[in-house]
Amino acid sequence: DEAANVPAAQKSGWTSFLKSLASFSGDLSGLTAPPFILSPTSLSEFPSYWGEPKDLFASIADGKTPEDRQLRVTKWFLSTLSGQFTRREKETGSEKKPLNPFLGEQFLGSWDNGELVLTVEQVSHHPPITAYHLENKKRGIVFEGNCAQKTSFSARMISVKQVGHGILRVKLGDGSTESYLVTLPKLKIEGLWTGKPYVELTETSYIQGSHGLTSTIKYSGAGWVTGTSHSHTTTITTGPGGPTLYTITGTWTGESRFVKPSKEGREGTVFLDAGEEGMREPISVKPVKQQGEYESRRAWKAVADGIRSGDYNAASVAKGALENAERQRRKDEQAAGQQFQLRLFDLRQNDPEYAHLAALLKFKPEEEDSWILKAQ
Ligand code: CLR
Repeated sequence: DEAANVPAAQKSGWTSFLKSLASFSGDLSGLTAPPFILSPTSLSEFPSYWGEPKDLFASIADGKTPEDRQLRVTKWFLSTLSGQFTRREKETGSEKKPLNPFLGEQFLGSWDNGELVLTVEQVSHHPPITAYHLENKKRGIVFEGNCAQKTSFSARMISVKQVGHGILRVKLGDGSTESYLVTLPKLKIEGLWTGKPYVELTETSYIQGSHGLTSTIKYSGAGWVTGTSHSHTTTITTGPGGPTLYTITGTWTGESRFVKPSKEGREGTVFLDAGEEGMREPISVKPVKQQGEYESRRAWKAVADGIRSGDYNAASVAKGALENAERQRRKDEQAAGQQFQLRLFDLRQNDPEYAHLAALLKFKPEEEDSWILKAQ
């Protein structure tokens, strides 16, 4: 039985969903999927994965040298990946189709009683673009960026290119600021035919420091190079293509170690155990009743309740109502000759800092990858 994990009553729905994928590319959010694969969580919540390894994030400020901080930023980045890409599968048995955020949707939350604060706003609906700002004021660290996805379908899997990037800034003791450009990996969604989709990462992503050091993270999965799923080999070099200071290899869900070539004394030692108990803490969010009207969990509550309780009819009625109200808002704005105003972020193109870091990385920014900053 091919679609072994699909409930009997939804098998034909799953087959037609897969067929619709084959003739589709771009933005998956509009496709109707069978209920068993729907998630009650909006994509606007996903930037919280960046803050989950909160202690590693805070400890970036403890780095004594550019090299030490490059290692710390790399460690924090790698430690976010298992939350980002395996959490839904771990918790529900498969990857799911998240709710498509509406324009202006917000996701707000924090860790450690407000020491680390996350602000998210959906800054575009078509195509969907999410902007986020994660800040630890006490330690002087900010990570902000935007993300969107371009999807295509081939060879029985969905390929997702992440469009967007993040910039991390850390205030140093002397009052200066160091910055890091974080680019995002590509992903494949496999396991579609059996009805149990899961994510694997592919190709390469980078972390470019303003001091010149570069981390190059190469991803591989089962049946490729090491044959182990969720693998990576990361090198830290003095600039792109420069001499290697450190090489780290392992899995981004478990252990990674320093290997050759690395600086003396490091080879064989553990760099990170991403599977360590308690290293990622979920974000704290206000109870729905105390949330503002644009906040994700409040706005989607009826839809999420329907999905969770298996009342898909109620979920689809509530989703239809939300989408119609949004359409009406856009029409009203148009009729009044107005444009939707973002509430938390400012859209700025051609950010000079991004251009500078991208140039260090010898990386040509794409046009659609505009930079969005938090409004001050
Ligand atoms: C969003 C940005 C996060 C990392 C991340 C993790 C999982 C990705 C998600 C991003 C985008 C949406 C995504 C999801 C996995 C599955 C889902 C690609 C990149 C698609 C839209 C769902 C396809 C439907 C199948 C599961 C049937 O930092």
